Amino acid sequence: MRIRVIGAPIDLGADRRGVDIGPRAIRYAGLTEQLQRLGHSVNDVGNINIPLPENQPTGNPRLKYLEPITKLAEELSGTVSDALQDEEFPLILGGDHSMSLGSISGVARVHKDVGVIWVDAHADFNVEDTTPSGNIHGMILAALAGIGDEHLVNVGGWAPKVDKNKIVIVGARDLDEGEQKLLREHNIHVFTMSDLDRRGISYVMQEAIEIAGANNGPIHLSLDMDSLDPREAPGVGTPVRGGLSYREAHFAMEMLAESQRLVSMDVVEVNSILDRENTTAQLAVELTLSALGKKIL
Ligand code: HAR
Ligand code: MN
Ligand code: MN
Ligand code: MN
Repeated sequence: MRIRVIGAPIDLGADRRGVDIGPRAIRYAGLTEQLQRLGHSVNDVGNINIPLPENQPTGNPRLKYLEPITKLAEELSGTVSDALQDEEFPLILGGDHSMSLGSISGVARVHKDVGVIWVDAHADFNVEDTTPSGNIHGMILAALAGIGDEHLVNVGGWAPKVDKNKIVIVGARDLDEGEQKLLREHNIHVFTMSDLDRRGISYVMQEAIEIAGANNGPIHLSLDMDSLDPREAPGVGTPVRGGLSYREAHFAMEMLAESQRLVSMDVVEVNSILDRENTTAQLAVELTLSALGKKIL
């Protein structure tokens, strides 16, 4: 496969500094070499340009940095569509999860029926009225489903980007009250950590792939590294105990590779300031390799 690596070191969507180093940290962990060793060709086009939060007005405190975030989403969505049109697999490195507004919009422009598997401790399904933080990375999945602030929802000039029946959240364990209500109201498929405990990762991923990839459709994987247990992935801005184990995460990725339905992928929320010796970035590379076909034997 031909893989186009796109860095999106955006940190305007989150509070804790350090995710802007994520794309570099993931590269330093040997991403390109290891993908090549797997037999892929890699076209790393570098990072998109992100303004510093220091130079940006915060704006509405319940929708912080709305303006630059939507502007960057427009730009990134074009970059991602271009990759797909050139028949390369977009692998987008974050950055906080707000970058997925751009990446998934770009995928949805080309693959109109794309489903999304959102692997995350959080649901990122807040809106202006439910957000406890005003941080837009906690609102992105709702926006992609057409719910929330009109500027977020209408990036690229159309909405929704993803059919809400084809959205699946895996690994959730920290949901806000208003967010829970919205998830229920819109019947979003959520596999919580409790579901995972009960049914196991194999069952959950099989279901997730069937739902997101209904009618043999394409799937985008959005991997938030805070889905993993903080013991495995300490370098994330909002760690939550009780997450995916090392093997559960790998097996989930291996199942996605086996499904042969992935058309694009993002890896987000690697925070290098909070990381220990690049452990989380290394794990991000390992999981990416598993998602893109690396097998034990
Ligand atoms: N739910 C909280 C909020 O909206 C925190 C969620 C954001 N954290 C993430 N995203 N890392 O997955 O503020
Ligand atoms: Mn997230
Ligand atoms: Mn998260
Ligand atoms: Mn359904």
